[in-house]
Amino acid sequence: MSIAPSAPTLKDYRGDVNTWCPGCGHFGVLAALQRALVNLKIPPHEVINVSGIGCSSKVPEYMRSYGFHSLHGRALPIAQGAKMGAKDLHVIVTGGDGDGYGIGGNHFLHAVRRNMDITYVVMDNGVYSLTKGQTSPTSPLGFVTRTTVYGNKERPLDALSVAIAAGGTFVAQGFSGDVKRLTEILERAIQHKGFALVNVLSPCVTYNKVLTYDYYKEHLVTVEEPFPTREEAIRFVKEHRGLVHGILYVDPETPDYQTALGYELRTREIPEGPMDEALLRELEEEFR
Ligand SMILES: Cc1ncc(C[n+]2csc(CCOP(=O)(O)OP(=O)(O)O)c2C)c(N)n1
Repeated sequence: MSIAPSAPTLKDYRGDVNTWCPGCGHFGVLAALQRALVNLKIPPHEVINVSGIGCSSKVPEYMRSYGFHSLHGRALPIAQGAKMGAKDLHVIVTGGDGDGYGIGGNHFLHAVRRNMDITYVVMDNGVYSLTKGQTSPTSPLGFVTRTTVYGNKERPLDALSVAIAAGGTFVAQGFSGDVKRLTEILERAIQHKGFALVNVLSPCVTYNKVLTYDYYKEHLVTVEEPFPTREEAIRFVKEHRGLVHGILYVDPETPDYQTALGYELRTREIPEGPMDEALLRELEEEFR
């Protein structure tokens, strides 16, 4: 008799004790991600969550699935390696704006254009929070921190437009203050066969008193349907200074990297004990 596995529940995805500050926007992102996976009936053993370093990058501890808490800015290369080795796992990357667009910015660009089947959730609070509030690539102009005492003179990175222009096949922005809508966006992102960027506006209640829940509630403009062209999507983002909410652009045609390669994961049982010379030659030939 075989027993059908039961559908996963939120309890199955519950991880370790959380140490984020009370009110942190990242709670909404974690909740939405767990709900999206449950709604899609994906069990934890079919998921690997890779992160960098930062408050946001603690998701592998707080969500029960396979996980890899990597180095600052290095989550994407590790996630791409994981996808090459475990083609059937859902690979979900979580991290911050500093992690992904600062130190990891170059990996971000190439991951976008490589289009591996990965969901990248950037928990964008416009500040480096784990290291106590320095200016990040998405901090607003004039933002005052200990590293920018006269106000930030660098214009914030428009990651959405960059991703769309670099060939992104799924580009969206969510808000951690609207978990329902964010859950829907994440479900679509996880189902997308290719690299999906979901930038989530996720207020830091401790170090960012500018990009607050109230600020976003007042300014965010909702996108009901993705735009048909990259140009229109970018124009909309620019027009609203990035204060947009929804799925901006989807390209369902471009194949993901492994499909484009014709990549099939090949595995082989290796007998226990010392490796014999003939088997080594055979494996070399087979996996050349
Ligand atoms: C190579 C390296 N440089 C710098 C650091 C210090 N560091 C740790 S977390 C972090 C910033 C995290 O900010 P972000 O990615 O925006 O995430 P948040 O904490 O805001 O969620 C920095 C600079 C590090 N750990 N490794």
